[in-house]
Amino acid sequence: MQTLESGRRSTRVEALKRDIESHVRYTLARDNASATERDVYMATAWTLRDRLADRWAATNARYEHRDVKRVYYLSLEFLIGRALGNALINLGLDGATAEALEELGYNLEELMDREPDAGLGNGGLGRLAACYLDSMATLELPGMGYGIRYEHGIFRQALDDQGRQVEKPDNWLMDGNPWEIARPDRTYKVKFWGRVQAHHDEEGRVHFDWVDTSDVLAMAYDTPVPGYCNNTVNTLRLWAAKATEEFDLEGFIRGNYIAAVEAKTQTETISKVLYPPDDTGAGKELRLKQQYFFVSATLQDIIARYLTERKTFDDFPDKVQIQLNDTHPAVAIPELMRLLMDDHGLEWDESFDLARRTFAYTNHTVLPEALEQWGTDLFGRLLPRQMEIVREIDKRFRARVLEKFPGDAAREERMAIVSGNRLRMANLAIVGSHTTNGVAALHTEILKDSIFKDFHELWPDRFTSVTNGITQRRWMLKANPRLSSLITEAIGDEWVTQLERLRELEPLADDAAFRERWMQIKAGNRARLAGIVTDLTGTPVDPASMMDVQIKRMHEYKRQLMNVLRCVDSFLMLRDTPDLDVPARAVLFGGKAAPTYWTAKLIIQLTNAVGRLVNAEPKASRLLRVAFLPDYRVSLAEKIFPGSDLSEQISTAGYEASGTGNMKFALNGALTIGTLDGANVEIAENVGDENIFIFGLKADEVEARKAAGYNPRAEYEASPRLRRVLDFILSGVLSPENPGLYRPLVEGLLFSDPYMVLADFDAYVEAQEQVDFAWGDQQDWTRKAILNVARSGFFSSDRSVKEYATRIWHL
Ligand code: 26R
Repeated sequence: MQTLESGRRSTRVEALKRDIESHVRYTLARDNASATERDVYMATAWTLRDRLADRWAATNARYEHRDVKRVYYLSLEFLIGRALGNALINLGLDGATAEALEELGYNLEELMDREPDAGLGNGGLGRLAACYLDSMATLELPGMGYGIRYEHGIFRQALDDQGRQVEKPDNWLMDGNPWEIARPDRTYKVKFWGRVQAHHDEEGRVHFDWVDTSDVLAMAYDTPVPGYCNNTVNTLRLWAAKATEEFDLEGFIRGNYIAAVEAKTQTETISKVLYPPDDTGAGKELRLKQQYFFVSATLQDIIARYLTERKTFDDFPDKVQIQLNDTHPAVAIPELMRLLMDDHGLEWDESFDLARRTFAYTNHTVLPEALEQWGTDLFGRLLPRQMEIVREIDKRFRARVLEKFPGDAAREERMAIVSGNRLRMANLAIVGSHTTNGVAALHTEILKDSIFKDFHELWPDRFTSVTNGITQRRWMLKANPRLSSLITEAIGDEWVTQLERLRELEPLADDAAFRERWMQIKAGNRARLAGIVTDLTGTPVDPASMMDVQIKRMHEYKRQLMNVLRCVDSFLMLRDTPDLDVPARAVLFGGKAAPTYWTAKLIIQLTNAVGRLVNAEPKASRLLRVAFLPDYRVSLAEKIFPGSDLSEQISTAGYEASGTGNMKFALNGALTIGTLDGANVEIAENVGDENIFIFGLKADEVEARKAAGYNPRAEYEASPRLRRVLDFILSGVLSPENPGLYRPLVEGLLFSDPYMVLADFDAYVEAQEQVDFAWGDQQDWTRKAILNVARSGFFSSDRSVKEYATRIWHL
């Protein structure tokens, strides 16, 4: 007899089959026999999107009807990854869809692998935005993301035969994007260039007109953001640039058809490609255009929505909260003021007050080269009216500083928004917002004590901290289904929406039978990872070895180089001491370098050279493998975390604002080796000192060493082990055809070493020896791993978003 539940399920499966086939036939106009895997993927995606559509409309209607206060998350980056698996899980349709496809002769896993990543971001900041969208929808908060629909997301990374990074364009929209809906009715005009014309009205009031502009249209594309099993579907609205029609027509009339089409193409380049952060931080015209383009369209859209319900702007900040994801959208501050004053007739004081109460700013980095500054010349030409407004904000702000600190001209200049010919976006963001937050406790302290010290002295109450988080739906439930099932079997499934419930696993860390099942699952995940490494790199990896993983953007402060130096050390030890008693390890790297960041690219090449050397030397490769996984991205990350044992979080203390990969590892039961930097500090506090490997200089010690005159050469002289490693690299054996290839890296360390690799090297090697020792006791290691998971609840993005909602957005 069929139970009610299985009856429902089979109806659901039948409906899914019917809809998938119908999309193949009617949306794609294909007959089933000739349908390709791509067709079936598309049809499955549409089938799921159809099931989101009613909930989506209902969610919007509910928000409108209740006239709720909304929060808008403005970001140049949304690193979403794939949507199908996420939609399946959030709709609770993963099992039924797998079954439906099976019956149609397809495999769900394989189809999911056909979906290109939506890689509209670089790394941490973009992925954080994606996790926050997921949490807002799951918490049923009226939150909407706004950004740019880049035609090309983050470049694809290949490695050439020399182990160098090669950038390839990412063509993610090529086959069509079944998840987005174009909204041509939501199209706005965005103005650039031109000049400001002042005129007086009858009452003698001055008005400003921005005229002789070149205009671009911004067209909305909406992507549904489903909450977890809750009928809420929020919206990510991305803008695409379109040439205005007038533009075309003008050229056509003059008979200059080709030039007209060229101009159209030029205009549409605004949303062509995502900028990778460059090492100069020097503002590029196209990037400023991108920022203003999406900010202007977004504010027009927000104001239009606000004005459907009311006539005045009096309660604008009570209905509209705008979170600026770093300074990238900070031009929104003068732009909102311009719209309020020039288009809606408000006065300066009222406009500034409304803007300040509307915006909040999140800082994501303390690296001076990543703090945005624009030349006033470029900014003033591209956005003449906004430049005037910024100058006026600056003028009034300087007066405020001098009022509080009379005669302190040095302070005034340090805090200025416009200084010389530079426009400092972080200063603008702090002055023009009600709250500035850092992304981990230590990071916020550094903001208050050093980079924004002056601002903190002026306005202590404006600063707060919200430690980053990650969504457990993608990073556990979806990425690690087997561990998820074990956890659910043990403590129920409430952890999926209340991650603190993982605490209930704590007693099971001492349960031998539970540990056994845990180890079996980990072994399976590890074997899968080993297979992926071999597929991607050709390097065979023993699936029993410790998976030691460093995956993140390539940057000197993250110190991948220190890890590579340790690999060389380990290689030399194994080569010279064949009976050395150390456990087998696979040291895995992954991450993209900004295309113009030559040092980071050379470190990738060095990593590959070390890998080639190690893997080819039998005395070493028995116990050590080194591999660089190409094209690290969200979908690859989902496959790596579950199989990892050791999480490398080894940045120079004081430089990593938070990190979020560190949280994904801990949640998946990898132990961390790390410095007391970013959120590592809070991970250590949560999991307990016995369950993490902390080493190295602390943030204040790094500063003290620098102040005292750090001498890297002395570190080299003092450490025989370090000397051996650096001398080995200098010997040129890693690049016989070009022996001096890696010399700049070594000299950079010996003569400058801004990130203190040499100062921390010995401590790092020692900490790794403790890791080896701990790995020797697999029962105890597993105990620690379980405790890491049990104590990761704090790092859910649900917790972060709740903190923003109550303390910053006042929802
Ligand atoms: C201005 C431009 C050159 C630029 C610089 C830097 C553009 C983008 C970046 C990326 C930065 C801001 C970033 O991704 N920061 C990371 O943010 C994460 C989320 O808060 C943190 O976890 C991580 O520590 C931090 O490096």
